[in-house]
Amino acid sequence: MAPAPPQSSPESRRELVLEQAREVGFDLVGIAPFGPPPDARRFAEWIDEKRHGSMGYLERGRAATLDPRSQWPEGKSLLVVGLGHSRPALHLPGGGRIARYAAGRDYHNVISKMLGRLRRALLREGLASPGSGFVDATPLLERSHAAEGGLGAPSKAANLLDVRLGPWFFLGELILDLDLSPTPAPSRLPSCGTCTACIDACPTGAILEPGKVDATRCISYHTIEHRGLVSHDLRSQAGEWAFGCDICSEVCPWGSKAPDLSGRFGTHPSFEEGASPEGTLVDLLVTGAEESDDTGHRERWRGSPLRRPGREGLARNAAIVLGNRPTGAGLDALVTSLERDPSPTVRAAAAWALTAAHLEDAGVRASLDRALGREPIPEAARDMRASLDQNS
Ligand code: B12
Repeated sequence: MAPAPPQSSPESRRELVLEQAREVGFDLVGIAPFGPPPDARRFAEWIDEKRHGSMGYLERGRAATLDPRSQWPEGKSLLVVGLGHSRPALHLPGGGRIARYAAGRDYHNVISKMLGRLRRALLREGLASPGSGFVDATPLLERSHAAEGGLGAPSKAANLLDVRLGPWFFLGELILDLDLSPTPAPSRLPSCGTCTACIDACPTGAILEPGKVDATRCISYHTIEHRGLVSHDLRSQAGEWAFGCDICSEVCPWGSKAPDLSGRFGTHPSFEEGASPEGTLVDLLVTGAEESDDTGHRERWRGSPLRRPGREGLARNAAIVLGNRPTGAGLDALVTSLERDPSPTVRAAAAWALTAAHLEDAGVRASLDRALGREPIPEAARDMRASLDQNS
C-alpha cells in the first residue's frame, strides 16, 4: 500500500477519502463499519420467509450478506456512495412505461467505472489500497450499510431516502483495508412520519408492513427478475409497467423536488423522441421473435438494463401491458405472438392479453381456440385455459 500522508488523524483521513469520492462525482458519500449490517436479522427473516422468490443468488449469498467479513476478511471499513438518477417519467409512444432508472445507460456499468476511478485515485493519493467494489447484485445489504454510513434513512417502501434526491439514487460500495471512523449521522434525515403513500399506492400490496417488501408481489420483480409465467392476479395489477416499476418512489413526497439528472445516464436510442415504431409495446413484443437465440436482443439493449429479462421476458411484459390497454392497439401483434412466438411464456401472455382485451372479437376467439388446441407445452396450455375461463 502507498504511504499515508504524514500526520493525518483518522478523521482527516476519512475526510480526504470522502473528498476523493465526491470528486469522482458521487452525490452521497460516507464511511460505515465493515461488519454485519444493522438489518441482518431482517434480511435473514426475509429469506427464510421466501420473500425473494426465484432470486436464488440472494439465498446463496446469505452467509456473506449477514457478515461480509466471512468473504472479505481483509476489509476494515466500507466506503458507501450514492448516485442520483432522478429524471422525468418515461412513457412509451402509444402506452406502456419503463422505470426511470432504465431509460438510459445501465447504472451497474456507470457506477462500476466510477468506483474504478475512485480506487485509482485513492491509491495515487496514498490514502488507501481499496479492495472490491460493489453495486447491486452482490452479497451486501446495501441499504443497511449505506444508512449506517449516514447516506439516508429507510422509507416504508424500504427505499433509502435522501433529503434532496428522495429515493432517486443508486448505491455502491468500496471495501477499504484501513480503519476509518464511521461518518457521524447527518443533522437532517428524511422521515416518513405518518405518511403511508407508498403502501397505499402499491397496486399489488407488495409492501407488507413498513420497510418489508415481498418481492414475489412486486411489479419490479415480475418484470425484471422473474422468468416464466406471471401469476394471473398480478397481470392486471401490473397496469402500464413493461419494465420495473416506480410507483412507490413516485408517490414519495421526499422525491418530488429532486433535480432532473437525465443527462447523466442519457436516453437509449429506442426511447428518444421520434424513434417510433421502436420502443413501442408492439415493438417490444415482436422484435427478435423469429431469431433462434438472444444475440439480437443483447445487441439491441447493450449497455441498457433492459437486457436483463431477455427477449422473452420483455415480450411477455409487453403482451401483459397490451392486455391492460383495451384500445385495439397491438391486436394483430398479439395474435401473431399467440400463433407464432417460439416461447410458451410469450404465447400464454399473448393469450391472456387477448382474453383480457379482445375477447368480444369473433376472430380472436377462434385464434385462441386454435392456439389452445395445438399448444404443445402443458403449462402454457393450462395458463391459456385459465385465461379463457376467467374472461369468458
Ligand atoms: C433484491 C433487490 C430487489 C428486489 C427486492 C426488493 C426489496 N425491497 O427487497 C426487487 C426486484 C423487487 C427490487 C426492486 C427495486 N429495486 Co432493488 N435491489 C435488490 C437488492 C439486490 C437486494 C435487496 C435485499 O437484500 N432485500 C432484502 C431486504 C430485507 O433488504 P432491503 O430491502 O435492503 O431492506 C431494508 C429495509 O427492508 C429496511 N427495513 C426492514 N424492515 C424495516 C422496518 C422498518 C420499520 C424500517 C424503517 C426499515 C426496515 O431494512 C433494510 C436495510 O435498510 C438491492 C442491492 C443490494 N445488494 O442490497 C437492490 C436495491 C435495493 N434496489 C434498488 C432499486 C433502485 C430498486 C427499484 C426502485 C427498481 C425499480 N424502479 O423497479 C425497486 C424498488 C422496490 C422496493 N420498494 O424495494 C436500489 C435502491 C436504492 C435506494 N435508494 O434505496 C438498490 C440498493 C440497488 C442499488 N445498488 O442501487 N430490488
